[in-house]
Amino acid sequence: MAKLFRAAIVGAPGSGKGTISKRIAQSFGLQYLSSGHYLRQDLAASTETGVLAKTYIDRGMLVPDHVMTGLMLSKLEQLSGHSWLLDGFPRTLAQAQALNSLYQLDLVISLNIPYETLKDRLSDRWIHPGSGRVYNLGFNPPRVQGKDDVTKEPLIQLDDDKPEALTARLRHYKEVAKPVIDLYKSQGILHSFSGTDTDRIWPYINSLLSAKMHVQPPDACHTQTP
Ligand code: G5P
Ligand code: MG
Repeated sequence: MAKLFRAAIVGAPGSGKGTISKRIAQSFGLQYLSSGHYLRQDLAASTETGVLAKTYIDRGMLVPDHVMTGLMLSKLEQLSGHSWLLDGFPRTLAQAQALNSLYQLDLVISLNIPYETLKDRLSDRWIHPGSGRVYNLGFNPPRVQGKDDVTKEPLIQLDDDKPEALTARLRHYKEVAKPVIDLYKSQGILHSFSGTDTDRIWPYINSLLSAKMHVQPPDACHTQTP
């Protein structure tokens, strides 16, 4: 890769940020950082950050900006010299400004997915807590019901995917996302994708990144046109 490439993916809970980020990381060799995954790791290890974050996540609320910027900027510091993709950060204008003061993003992908689709997806989502592997009972079910494909350990449903937290998360997302999206639009780096199916959106993202990064992704020959 000729030049370091720095990108972020933004979208409502359940919009497919994690699913698409994993495909991007695999196809383009970017380091992939998920704020939700790091928070869940801290939570599982009962660190100070994890214990504090749980009180917000369980209520479907955002974790305070200073906690998130501290967490994510320290992860990025360890990645100097690498290209990376952020999933779930920045989520607020304050976070975007903190990131902006240290790094200039090359590209921001925004996912616009209808509300009903988001609700259906998240209520069907189960994860393997140890690894963060995500399953969806309709879209990518585990091979054995209720069990992780790799470890065979039980899958769980996150508290913040349960109905009460879900509605609050979606409402909250809309309020805080707009100024972040406006900022990246004004910088000319925002690319928006709309639809109900990740598999139909993915070829467009794949093409965009191929063009921006000037490399041919390994799975370029498998792209499809919706
Ligand atoms: P997270 O973990 O960052 P959210 O709320 O951003 O959580 P989430 O739930 O992780 O979003 P996603 O990554 O956008 O969603 O979507 P996904 O996991 O890929 O897909 C959702 C489900 O749909 C999966 O089961 C997937 O298999 C399925 N799916 C994908 N595509 C399709 C499709 O085409 N069809 C179908 N049928 N299914 C599909 O953050 C968690 C919490 O941490 C805190 C907040 O409290 C947040 O709520 N947090 C932060 N707080 C403040 N600032 C930040 N920067 C924070 N980051 C995290
Ligand atoms: Mg996610």
